[in-house]
Amino acid sequence: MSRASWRRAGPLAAVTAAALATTALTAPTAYAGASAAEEPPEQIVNGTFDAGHAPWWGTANLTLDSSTGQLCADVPGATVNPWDAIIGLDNIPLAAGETYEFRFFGQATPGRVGKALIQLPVDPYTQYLSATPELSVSGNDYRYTFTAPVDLPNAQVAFQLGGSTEPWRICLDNISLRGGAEPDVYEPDTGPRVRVNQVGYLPKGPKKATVVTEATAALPWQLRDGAGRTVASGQSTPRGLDPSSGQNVHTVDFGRYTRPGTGYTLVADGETSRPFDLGYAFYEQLRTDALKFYYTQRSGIEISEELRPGYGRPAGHVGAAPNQGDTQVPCQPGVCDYTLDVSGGWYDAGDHGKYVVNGGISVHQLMSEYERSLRAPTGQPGHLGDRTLALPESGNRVPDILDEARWEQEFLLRMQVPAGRPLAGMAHHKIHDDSWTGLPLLPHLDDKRRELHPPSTAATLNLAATAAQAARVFQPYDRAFAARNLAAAKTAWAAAKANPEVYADPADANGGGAYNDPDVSDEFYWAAAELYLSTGAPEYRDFVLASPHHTGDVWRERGMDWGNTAALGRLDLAVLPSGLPDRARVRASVAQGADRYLATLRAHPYGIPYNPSDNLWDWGSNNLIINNAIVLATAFDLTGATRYRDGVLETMDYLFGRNALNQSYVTGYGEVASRNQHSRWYARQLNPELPNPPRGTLSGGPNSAIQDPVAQQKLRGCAPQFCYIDDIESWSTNELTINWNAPLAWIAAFVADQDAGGAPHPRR
Ligand code: 9MR
Repeated sequence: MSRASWRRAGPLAAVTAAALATTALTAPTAYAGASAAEEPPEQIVNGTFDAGHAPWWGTANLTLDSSTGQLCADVPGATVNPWDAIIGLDNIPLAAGETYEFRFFGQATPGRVGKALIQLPVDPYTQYLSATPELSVSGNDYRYTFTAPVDLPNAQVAFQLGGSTEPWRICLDNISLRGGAEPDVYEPDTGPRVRVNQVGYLPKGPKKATVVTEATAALPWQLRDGAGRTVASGQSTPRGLDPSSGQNVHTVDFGRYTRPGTGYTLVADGETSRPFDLGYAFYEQLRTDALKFYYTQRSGIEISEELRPGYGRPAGHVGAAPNQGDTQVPCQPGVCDYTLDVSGGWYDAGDHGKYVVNGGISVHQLMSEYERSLRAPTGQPGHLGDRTLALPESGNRVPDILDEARWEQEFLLRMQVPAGRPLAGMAHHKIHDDSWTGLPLLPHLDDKRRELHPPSTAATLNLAATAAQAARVFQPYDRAFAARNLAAAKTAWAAAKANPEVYADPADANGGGAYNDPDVSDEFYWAAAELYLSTGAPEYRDFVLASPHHTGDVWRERGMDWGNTAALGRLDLAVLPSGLPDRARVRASVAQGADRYLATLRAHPYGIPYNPSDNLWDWGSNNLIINNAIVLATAFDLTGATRYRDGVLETMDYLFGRNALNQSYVTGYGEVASRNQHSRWYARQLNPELPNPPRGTLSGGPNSAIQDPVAQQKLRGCAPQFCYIDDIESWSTNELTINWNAPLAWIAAFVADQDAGGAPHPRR
């Protein structure tokens, strides 16, 4: 049947056809279907919930819980329609004429009839399969078949659970839809099997490479210079199967060769690596590029074509049509009855949202990069000074890195609830469009309604932490601004103490990310640490000393990030001067954390300080990896032990191409590098008149949960390192963000400060 004639036949015909083909297995026994070898392809992503439930979603009245290995939810009572509560999954490809088998395990307490649909995801919600499983307390397996009447790239699985006066609980598991065409097999072009840092190695630093090979015994290797002459040789070390890539690999160590130069290659197992340098100029360049990224992320100001050739654009969200903000932004309906001027700041990522929690860690890490340059034995503050970043403010005698940080910090201050209003002193969690926009879309062309979302304790503590830090950092340059920040920090702290459990709603994610965080004890610790370091006041010191994070293990296996901030506080307490009674222990704890990340790196065949024990890589894995390198770098600053510095350099090798995909994750760095990061305005992949992201932009990197349609179509079944695609629509593996470039900038400055990689030198 053609698509058009099917449409005329209407949804009822589909329901009937589906119902005829329906068989429910009432016994919870395994279904004796075709053998695995003959089974048609699986179309459902993550139907087993062994490690979370992404990309499944629920309506706002459901909290999905997959902690037991099943997908469960408490369904509220007093709903009217079946569709008032839904658990769903999007982007299932259907092929016309193909027969599918839909199976799942379902259980309800108390027992209840549910509704399981496979349907069009938009009006008129045409149903290709409609089943009404009688869910029992003991649970059953269900099986249905249907023939797809249409070709559709994005059918939806929907369990409609509403319509009950009484509350109940549902659990689902082993959800499977088999049939249809084999999904496209996407084969990334990974080039030569010898994997190197395609940008370069410090002449006196470690130099390692990875060879992907079937060989189990050591292999000979040769290092060739730019003229093709062999300048060093040796034998590889077999490392066996690497679970993060599914590859058998060897390590090559050519660290003893130290002559600077360009165009080196490494040869092993009949393959020649991509070229690389021995030098450090590229880190000097990255120190600048990674920070220059922020100016073109700015909201509320025209981006000058003169300062950023190819990137000039009108100011976004300055109250000029078609923009609806950000100079007078109302709250979401019912949240507040005032408007705020929350213009300025940086756009978070590829979207036009601005989020206090994520702005917080980003501006903090920029200010910390600056503070490090002043205090670390190898710090070189001159490289971060005035006129280093080609900003509109360059020439104002303030270090450019602080001018850039101030652009964001001013925005964070504007997000604070004014005196006299409910929850005064807290910070609104975020501001963004009331629904998602498409790509490409330049900031000044966004016509959606902008809304303030409710204040949260997490946002308030991000404001307290960054404002406290800004108070000390800006003191020498602008005392009034410093004082304004200190006052805001203290007010925010008091407001957070008075409202310690106001959490952002995880379902509040239409038009922007949720950035929800159910545990803010780490934000409390971080904010108290910054307030203490800036004021020395006993109140904050006592809070720090009493916090479980002060003596607890803050060195997460996965790394620190916007939702896990305890390590930010610990690092600053370790490196900044204070009268903290147990400061020596705090400093020693950084080396302990670094030793753990170093052990992970050394055990990893690709030399990565990140290896989650569940072998599932996170959204934004690159930022976790590089944040772990910040712990290593800080341990180097504190102890001078070169093993920590070497760990940082090896981490950069991974990001610059010594990885399973044989590519650099930083735009403009390395022969093959990410350049199509998800962005509404650096959208060259969609419109050749727009630019790619600027040089020095970090991509989020492999994400095992493949949470966007492109990744789900192309990367199904990927080993962690392969869960990445340089496609602008792959927002869950390939976005750019302000919080990912911040640790990149921090580390770039750290490595540039090491010059050629010899012994630590005194500060210049
Ligand atoms: O970086 C965020 C990641 O840790 C979360 O898992 C993910 C889903 O909530 O959201 C990421 O943040 C995105 C945000 O929600 C919206 N702007 C783009 C951010 C980067 O992808």
